[in-house]
Amino acid sequence: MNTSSKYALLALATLPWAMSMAFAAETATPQPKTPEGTYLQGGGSTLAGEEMYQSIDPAAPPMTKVEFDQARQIYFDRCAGCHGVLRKGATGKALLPKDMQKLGTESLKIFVHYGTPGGMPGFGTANELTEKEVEVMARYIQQTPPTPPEWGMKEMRASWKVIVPVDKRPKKQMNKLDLPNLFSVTLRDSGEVALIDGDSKKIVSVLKTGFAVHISRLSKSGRYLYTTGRDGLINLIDLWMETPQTVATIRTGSDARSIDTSKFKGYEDKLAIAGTYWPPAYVLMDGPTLEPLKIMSTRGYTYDEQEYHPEPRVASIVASHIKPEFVVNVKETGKVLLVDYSDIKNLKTTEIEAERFLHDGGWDSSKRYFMVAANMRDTVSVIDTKEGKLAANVKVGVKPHPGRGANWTDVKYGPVWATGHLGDDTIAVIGTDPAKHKKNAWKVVRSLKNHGNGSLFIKTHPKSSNLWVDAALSPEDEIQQSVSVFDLKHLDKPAQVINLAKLAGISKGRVAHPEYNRAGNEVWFSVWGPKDGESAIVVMDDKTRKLKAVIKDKRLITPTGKFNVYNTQHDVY
Ligand code: DHE
Repeated sequence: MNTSSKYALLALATLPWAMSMAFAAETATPQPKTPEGTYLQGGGSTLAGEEMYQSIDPAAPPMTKVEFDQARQIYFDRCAGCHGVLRKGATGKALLPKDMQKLGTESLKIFVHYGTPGGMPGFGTANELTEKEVEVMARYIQQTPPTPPEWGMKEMRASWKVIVPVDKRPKKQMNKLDLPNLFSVTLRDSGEVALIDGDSKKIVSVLKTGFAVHISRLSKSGRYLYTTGRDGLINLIDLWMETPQTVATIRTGSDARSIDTSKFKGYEDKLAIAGTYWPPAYVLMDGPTLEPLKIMSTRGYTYDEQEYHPEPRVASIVASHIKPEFVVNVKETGKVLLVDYSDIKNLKTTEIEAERFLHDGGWDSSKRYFMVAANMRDTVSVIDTKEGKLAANVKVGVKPHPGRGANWTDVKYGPVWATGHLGDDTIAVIGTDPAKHKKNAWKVVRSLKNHGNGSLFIKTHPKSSNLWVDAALSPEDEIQQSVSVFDLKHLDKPAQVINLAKLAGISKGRVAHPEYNRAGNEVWFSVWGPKDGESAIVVMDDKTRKLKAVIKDKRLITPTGKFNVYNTQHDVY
């Protein structure tokens, strides 16, 4: 599926519904594709496959069951990420049946076909929907939205499987792997992770995970690896077994992106937490078995307008190292929840007003402040987890997307954290030390120039003096296949730009997600090719910036994120 189609119904919601057909026709010009917009506002989910409740609205135009099912599939593949499952507005505004019916099928067809000035690409003009499909969608959005099922404790427990009970697991590491330098690599389109030995660069094993598996996270000890699929399937992998294998699974919902584990002293390897997009919630689980313990809904009111939102999705989650707390970022309400897991029965949560719509982020170098992108407001919210409050909202470039960001001590400004952007070619460098560098704290002290727009991830390492930045979502081949490398000691100099896909001998593929090895002297990138084409991992020598190795293997299908065990365990970035 072409990513540019995913949010295409967004701008429908930005147009006044009472507008005349004449204005509609005037604005219905083909719009340029905006990869950063399409990426952020949603993606395919597995919800289309769910049984859903459907009411009948006599005011809506008739549809056959076949047409309805086809439109529902298209909606969940391409539109739900933006407009929400219930169409009450998520990143995009609401598509309410009454408003849609006022516009009528003919006007709606024009918007769906041509797109709108609000940023919605034309589905018809981009050849992503046929004329017939456009017409079916125009009728579909006038119907009452079907409701996917909720997913509560009964469903979670029914899905929960302990494959190897705790007492049957090894008491010590049974393999000879250098676990701190093992990498878990997301194989997105095959729904697997590849475990790659960082020293030999050999694939140790490939394990089946959830649909379009998204991220891997480590338990505090580094023994347990957790993955989440977009279908909400969590895999718990025991790295101590002779060959690491899945020892427990659970489905926490039907659409999900985040997972983490308790890291505070005394709670090491004890708890796990997973966030879901649908139903909008998070669940606390027993760490070594995934037994679900408590589910908390995130439905509620937006922090600013205090409008009720029926599906505020859980975006990034991170475990505090200084308190028994999880930092849970709720996308659509713009609230950050500090969930104190020391007493689950009497759960205490600090709710912080941050900004909309929260997405990804990482710790500053002290691990006191969590820096999270509020992408639609071009802001990085700084959460002071020691005081339990917002330290600042920092205006940055267009649609910040840090991954976990990058920390270093700047020669001029002291400790800083940086993010790239989807919507422009800048890198915002923010001062993070209010104690010793007060005047720089929570300000953009530098703005570096990346080699293009569409940056997804940025990385450095405490032992490195380089900063590596991708531009994986740039629409231009040369740019999406290249990375920028900055010398942190000479940030006044432009970056060196290296085409890594070329180094790997691959012509079709985006270069994404830098990740360091344990020692901090190698940086790994994915060359993310098509599902049925060639992909690779490129390993660069950090010091010389020269190619060190290319890992190619038939099993490496669409590699994207890479998670070095030690660095993920300790939040080194
Ligand atoms: Fe991600 C992190 C959501 C698409 C690769 N992504 C995250 C996080 C969230 C998120 C909320 C933070 C998790 C955390 O830290 O707990 N991602 C989403 C989406 O909603 C979105 C935009 C659309 C979708 O339908 O999923 C999306 N993400 C993608 C991709 O297409 C990427 C590039 C490739 C892939 O594998 O799917 C992708 N996202 C990643 C990666 C991370 C991530 C590699 C972790 C970064 C890290 O270094 O920790």
